[in-house]
Amino acid sequence: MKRRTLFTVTLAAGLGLAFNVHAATQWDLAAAYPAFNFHSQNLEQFSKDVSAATQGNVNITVHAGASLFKMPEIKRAVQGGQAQAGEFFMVSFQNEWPLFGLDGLPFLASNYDEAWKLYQAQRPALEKKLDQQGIKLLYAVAWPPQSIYSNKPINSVEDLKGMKWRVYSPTTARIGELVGAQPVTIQEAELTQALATGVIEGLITSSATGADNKLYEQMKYFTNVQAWIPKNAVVVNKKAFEALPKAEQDGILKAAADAEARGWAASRQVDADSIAKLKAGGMQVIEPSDELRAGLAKIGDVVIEEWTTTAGDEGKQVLADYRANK
Ligand code: PCA
Repeated sequence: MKRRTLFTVTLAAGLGLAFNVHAATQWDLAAAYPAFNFHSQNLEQFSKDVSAATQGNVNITVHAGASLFKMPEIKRAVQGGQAQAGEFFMVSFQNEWPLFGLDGLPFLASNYDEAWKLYQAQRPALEKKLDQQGIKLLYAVAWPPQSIYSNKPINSVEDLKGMKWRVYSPTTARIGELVGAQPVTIQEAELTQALATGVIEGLITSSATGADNKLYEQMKYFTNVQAWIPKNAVVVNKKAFEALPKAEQDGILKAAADAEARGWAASRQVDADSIAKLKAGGMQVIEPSDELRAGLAKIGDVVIEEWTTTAGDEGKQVLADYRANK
């Protein structure tokens, strides 16, 4: 009796396998921002859509909050397959390839329509570069425009001088140098702690990141310069993607296109909501003075000029494409 049960179980397991030729695929997606941030929420929805589109054959676990890898490690982790998928902040990788930093250049695109056009100009080169690195671009979503947080009023670029200035990219570091601030690289995951311990006195980031980290508890001023609109890229290891049947690949790409559209719409809404939260938290939201605008514009020109010399013909071409369609 015992033996027969065992035989039946073994047979059933064998049949089960035979029917389910293609076992379900499980991917880990490394993400760096808080689970409640709009990018992370969008990833959660993307994951659900992928499961649905592949009839449960591809399931993606989102690891938000830099819990699997820290932001600077995510791209390489996906390249090496330690995580099958991931989300990274592109402009942080400008030293690796100048065009990753395109959307972090000052005043090239300072509203969402322009940012979208910049992305369209950037996208073919971006996909090609990532492909060479063994990564497939699934989608990219803009952060809200980047503006200045500080604990004193900023009326001109001179007011940034000497300030301990949190940076997240080569360009933000270069801007810090040009204004005579003291750049210090800090990931968003460490931002609250850095503020609490006085490591930083000013930074440039989105309304969303300010609200997510309750920056109004530490800083008084948000100067709405809207200097650029950088993006997160969501990518997958190319080999992992190509190992899937065509129908599943198509399902993922459809879910990615939906996530991209949803993410850009959410970003606009989150910007408005976050500015309201900053105000409600007691932060002074200030429009930049003409003097500050003019000073930043000058610095922006220097930074773009420097970028263009390092970005070569490829960079020049993308810039020209963008400017022609702007
Ligand atoms: N928040 C992230 C990236 C850009 C943004 O708005 C940060 O400050 O690190």
